[in-house]
Amino acid sequence: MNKKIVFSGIQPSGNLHIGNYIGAVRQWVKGQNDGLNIFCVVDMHAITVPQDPKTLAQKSREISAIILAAGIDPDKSLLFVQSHNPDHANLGWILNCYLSIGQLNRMIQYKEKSDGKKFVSVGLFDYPVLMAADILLYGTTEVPVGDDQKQHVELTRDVAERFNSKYSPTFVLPEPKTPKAGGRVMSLIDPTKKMSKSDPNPNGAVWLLEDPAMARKKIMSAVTDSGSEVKYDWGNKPGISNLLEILNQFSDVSIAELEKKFAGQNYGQFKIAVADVVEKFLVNFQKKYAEISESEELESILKEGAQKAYQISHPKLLGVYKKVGFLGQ
Ligand code: ATP
Ligand code: LTN
Repeated sequence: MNKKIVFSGIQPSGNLHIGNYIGAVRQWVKGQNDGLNIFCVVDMHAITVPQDPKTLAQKSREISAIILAAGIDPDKSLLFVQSHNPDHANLGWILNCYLSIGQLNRMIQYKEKSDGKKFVSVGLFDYPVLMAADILLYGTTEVPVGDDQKQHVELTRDVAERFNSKYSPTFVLPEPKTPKAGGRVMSLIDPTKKMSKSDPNPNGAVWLLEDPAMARKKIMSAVTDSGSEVKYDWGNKPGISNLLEILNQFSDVSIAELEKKFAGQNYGQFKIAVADVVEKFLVNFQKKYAEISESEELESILKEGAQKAYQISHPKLLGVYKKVGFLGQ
């Protein structure tokens, strides 16, 4: 069996919410005790849509500190910023030459993100190719991502297969890994839509760095459903089901037990319990975040992460250079 190599990326744009924590970052933390685990703050992906330069740099730092506060341990995992390792762009360019415009035209995320926009960058179109380079540089076997990113991992496999069969085995074919539980935390104001960074209404999400008292208010005013029973039933009670999942994720008490515990209690009492665990989580999380964010160690963790990443990616890139016929130096 091949060694497990995990790679995932997160864009330094917008604010992270508890959905990103439950569905992505916490899953990374849980998996970091075996194999090689690599996490990348993908600032080069972020500039595929307009960004304010100062904010982008701040966000890369902020998201890195969030990932560390969530429990990614730099002694076990690699954490680095994408633009600190030039191999990503270099392999991305080469992979461009082994994928067709037709294949990229079929990418759903591109269609959604470009729809109705006056200016659509070539970078946005090419986004999945850079993502393929991220993954293939490290011999990645598993890519933890949300459902929406599965198509990009498929494309990564396609280009890897094409390259391998044209030359010789070069790239490992990665598998997407979507979380079983907590894969979709829904909006607090519309539980039929997922909690999202880009939702224009900030009341739908609990932000990881927001005032815990404000988060409490949001939970208390979350949309619930008709009836009064606390039951896990996505068809008829999406609001309550979403809150049950959030409570389950932050308390580690199973949903069946929670249903029993709240039998006969009203929505208000149930929401207080959800607000309590979320508030407590945020207070603890933000304490850790502040310590990391204020320390100078963050810069050295990112620097070391990028150096270690380069040590893995560069021999792979040089192998690719040779296969395509670039003159060696
Ligand atoms: P946007 O809605 O603006 O596209 P987002 O909130 O979905 O942003 P991403 O940057 O696309 O955030 O996702 C980062 C990671 O968080 C991905 O692995 C994604 O699957 C996960 N994630 C995002 N939203 C949720 C959610 N509501 N529930 C669980 N996981 C989520
Ligand atoms: N497209 C991903 C972010 C991303 C990524 C990656 C995820 C960029 N490169 C490599 C996994 C592996 C997103 O928007 N969530």
